[in-house]
Amino acid sequence: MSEQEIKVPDLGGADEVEVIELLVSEGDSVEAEDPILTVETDKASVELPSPGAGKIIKLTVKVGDKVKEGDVVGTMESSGDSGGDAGKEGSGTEDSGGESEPKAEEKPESKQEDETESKPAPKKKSGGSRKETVLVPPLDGMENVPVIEINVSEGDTIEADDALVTVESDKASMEIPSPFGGKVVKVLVAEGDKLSEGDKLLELTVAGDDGDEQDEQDDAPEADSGKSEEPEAKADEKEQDKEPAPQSQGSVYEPPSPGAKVHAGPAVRKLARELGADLTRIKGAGPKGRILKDDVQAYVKSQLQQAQQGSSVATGSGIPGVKLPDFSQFGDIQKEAMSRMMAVTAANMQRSWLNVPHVTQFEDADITDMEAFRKSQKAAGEKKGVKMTPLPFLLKACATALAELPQFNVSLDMERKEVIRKQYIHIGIAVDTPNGLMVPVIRDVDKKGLWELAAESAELAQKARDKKLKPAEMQGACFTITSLGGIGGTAFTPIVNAPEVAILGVSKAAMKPVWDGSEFQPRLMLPLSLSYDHRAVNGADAARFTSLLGQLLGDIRTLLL
Ligand code: CAO
Repeated sequence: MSEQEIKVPDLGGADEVEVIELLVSEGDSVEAEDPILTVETDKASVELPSPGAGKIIKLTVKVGDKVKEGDVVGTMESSGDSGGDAGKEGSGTEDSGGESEPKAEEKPESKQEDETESKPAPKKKSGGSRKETVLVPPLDGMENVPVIEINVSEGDTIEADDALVTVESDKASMEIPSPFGGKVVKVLVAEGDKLSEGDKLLELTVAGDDGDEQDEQDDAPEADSGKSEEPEAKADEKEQDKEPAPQSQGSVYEPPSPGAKVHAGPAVRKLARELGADLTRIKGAGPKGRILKDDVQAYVKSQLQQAQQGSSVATGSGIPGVKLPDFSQFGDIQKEAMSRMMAVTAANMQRSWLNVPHVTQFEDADITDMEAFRKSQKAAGEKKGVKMTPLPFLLKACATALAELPQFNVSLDMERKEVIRKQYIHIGIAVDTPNGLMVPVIRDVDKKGLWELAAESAELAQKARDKKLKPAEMQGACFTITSLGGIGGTAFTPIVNAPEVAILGVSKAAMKPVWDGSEFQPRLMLPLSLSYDHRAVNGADAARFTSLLGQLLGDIRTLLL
């Protein structure tokens, strides 16, 4: 074990550079070549690597300090395992391991100006403007350096020295500036491309000395033949479109702006890549908005917290998915994409099922008299052109029950710990369509008569089957009725259509022997299955609700009261 100073290595000609980030703290253990701190000139950032493996004893610089080659930035206790040439001696980063990267970083930038004047040869002059192909400047011996960001898009008007692309080697990232101001005609590289000196970067229309702005504008479109080479900034835009902006991110989140520049050092970029964090979404707290490691960590933390909240409140994610075997090993199979409706319904069902503690209460309603009355209305219905099914009676009975037991006409806001009580009674009806389940909503059911409800439910069901429902016709329900009575079954347990807190399942009415106190009577019994959110509704109230429905449907005169 020996103490050694950590020194600023050769900076490739740069005099003084600013410390913009400390990447280690006193007491940290580091490996040889681990980045210690980041310095930045006006166009490039460089990470100064550790001269060897060991423990950081002291850091003698802070963010904002200016340092130059040979300055001591700290001391470390060497573990004796230098991990390479870089830290063999106590000579800091002057050795080869740490030296080449900063040099490589700084030199291109300082040479850039020399090169860019000579490299791009004027190709064409027209009306005072000319086209230039911008080439990659010398990269101080480095070759095949990956492009990690494209900073401009076709059609952008840029100034001389504006950053065109950012390239990144193992330890340093740098922006390649434009030698000219002008209009970007065509971007010739893509993110991930590996660049070496002399490679073509992009084509620019540059106003000549006597050129005017109009010439530039006129000139640009004719050269635009590179549509297939999509500018990176546009690709980013698409990526962002795919991802809906999270609702609350805290101070670390900023909505990405297409083509936004990211200021971050290689270590931060590496960390972001490892954690899967999108740097364009992170607000940097460093100088000039530079993104620091802390920013990435805070962002990831906020995302995780949000995902956890989201999963418990909204999606149920976090539960391991069902693994699928290769079904073709058992026989022939066909695969087809889910329709959008099926995917949406599946997600809604899963969200409700996983978020709502369901209980289902069963009841048989005696609808013998109701059915006799309904059938007596057949002729009247034919005259009106409306078919009276059991559904309007169910709608009316549910509206009455919701008014009498308003704890069913609520939604829960678990984040705010609030119960939202609705002063209106809109009821959704589940409709089976060839495309899947749809739930149109009948508004103000309590204020409508049976014929009106019969006509409206038939019309909405037809619209659902014809895919003609408007979004507004599927919104605002307080409660849902799902009737399988026309099909069959004795009972089922419907899934609450959250954020509603209850749903009534209706099965097929059947004649059953009912004991009247002295003998069995044949009665038409309608099976009801009320699923409810047990957070909002207690079991006794659920039993009251279904009993009330039984009474109302058993004697429909009470619906008038
Ligand atoms: N018991 C016995 N017969 C019933 C009944 C019941 N509970 N409910 C309806 N019927 C009868 C009707 O009276 C009608 O018979 P008639 O022609 O002899 O009069 C027949 O069944 C067909 O009725 P319907 O289905 O056309 O009309 P409806 O008003 O009862 O229902 C609608 C309308 C839209 C609810 C229904 O067509 C539908 O789509 N149901 C399926 C809903 C669904 O898929 N739910 C599941 C959701 S969870 O996956």
